[in-house]
Amino acid sequence: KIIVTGALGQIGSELTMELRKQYGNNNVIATDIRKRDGEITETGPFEILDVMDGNRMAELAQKYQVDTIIHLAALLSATAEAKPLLAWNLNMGGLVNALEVAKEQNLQFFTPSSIGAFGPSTPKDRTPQDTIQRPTTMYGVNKVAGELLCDYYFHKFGVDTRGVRFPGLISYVTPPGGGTTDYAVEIYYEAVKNKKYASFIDKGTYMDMMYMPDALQAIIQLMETDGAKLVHRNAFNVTAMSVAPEHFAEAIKKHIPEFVLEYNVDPMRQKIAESWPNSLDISAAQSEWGFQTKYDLAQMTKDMLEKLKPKLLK
Ligand code: VAH
Repeated sequence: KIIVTGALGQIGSELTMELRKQYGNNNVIATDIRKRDGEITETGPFEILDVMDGNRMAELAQKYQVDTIIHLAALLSATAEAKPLLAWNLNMGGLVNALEVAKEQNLQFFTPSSIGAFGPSTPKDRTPQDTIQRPTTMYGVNKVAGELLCDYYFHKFGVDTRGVRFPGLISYVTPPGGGTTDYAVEIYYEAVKNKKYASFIDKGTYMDMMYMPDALQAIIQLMETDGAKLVHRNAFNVTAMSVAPEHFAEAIKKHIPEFVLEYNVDPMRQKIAESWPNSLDISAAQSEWGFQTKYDLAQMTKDMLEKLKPKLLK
């Protein structure tokens, strides 16, 4: 049985449904800080949980007798940069609460790190699995500290912690909130609605990206892998493509020829993006647990536009 925090977020809302499909509706307990009617609350157990309330988290894990906790509740990079102290308290407070519950109740543990865990002094192209991590954003500080904390709980207390460094995730179910890579989601919504988009990230700014179905598969595959095979734990570099805004526009134009991409660069998020890698080396994830992706830019674009049209144009 699995408890998910942040289950109504960009990853959580799709991961919860995928886990319920694979493990049974009543075996996946969705939690989030507020309730939102929909398939998450209708297809299985849902509980209100503020991850700053460690006692409540422990109580719910006990009540449902879970064996796994997937901790997704957090503030993303742009929001964290605008409210750094809130980000520190929530991202780190929530994480340590979840790790303590995992330790006390002997749960398997997953939380995502990010390409945001790297900084300007990290090698930018094919960033290695093990390399310098001096991020210059509060989100990056949270992610590096989080990786170290999860490894600590593994080495010190034997908690089975696992994580991946996610690139920008693209999806059509629940929009991301406050990320630097959100332009890569907005561009598809705007292409369908208005056939044009003004990107807040500049032309030529490369970042790693991945389609949500590949991200969900990566989480499940890592969690199902025999732990004895893992040399690393927190957290594995994973990605599907290294792209810049103009590449999305080219792929979209194959389906919407009149699409126009403009630029309205947001200095804060541009600065964050430029401090991150251009592309990751994913050899550790490939060799230790068989990580692979199904969607490249063309396949993702085709699927995104097909799924967004009925949603946005009805
Ligand atoms: C963000 N989507 O932009 C998240 C993610 C790598 C990007 O961490 O903050």
